[in-house]
Amino acid sequence: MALERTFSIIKPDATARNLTGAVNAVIEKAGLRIVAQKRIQMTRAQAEEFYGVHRERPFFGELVDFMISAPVVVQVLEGDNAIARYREVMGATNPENAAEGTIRKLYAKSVGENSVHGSDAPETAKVEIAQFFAGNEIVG
Ligand code: RTP
Ligand code: MG
Repeated sequence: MALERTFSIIKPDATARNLTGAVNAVIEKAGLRIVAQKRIQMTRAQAEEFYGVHRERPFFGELVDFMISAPVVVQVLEGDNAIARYREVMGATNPENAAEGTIRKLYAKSVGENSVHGSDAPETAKVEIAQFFAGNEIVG
């Protein structure tokens, strides 16, 4: 299997409840390595760019307001099949549908405030990592 990188965000509902370490414990237990990480306050422009694919969706405004409501932790995760693996570890978008032991089952509050983001494909992973990290900030 190829070593792959994915982009992760620990969202405001999780940082606000002091769950950064708890989320990271699940990530590391799953065999993914945190190769870059920083805590930032996203600007509205950054959040709108990041979730630009959802611009026409009814929840877009709410989503952007949520993402800038408190600091987030942005991360690059590395591992075999990291993109699909992290999606598995995160669980379904709606925590009501998330499998036992997943981050969203354990910690998410609702479909909107769902604790984590993970890239959904290699191309989006590349774009999302580049939005938040310079190459020399990622140490594999
Ligand atoms: P993400 O992009 O954050 O990793 O989440 P995802 O792939 O599982 O879900 P996606 O469809 O890409 O939706 C992005 C984020 O928008 C919020 N959302 N709210 N109120 C709603 O019905 C609704 N639907 C989606 C969630 O925060 C979701 O993670
Ligand atoms: Mg998504």
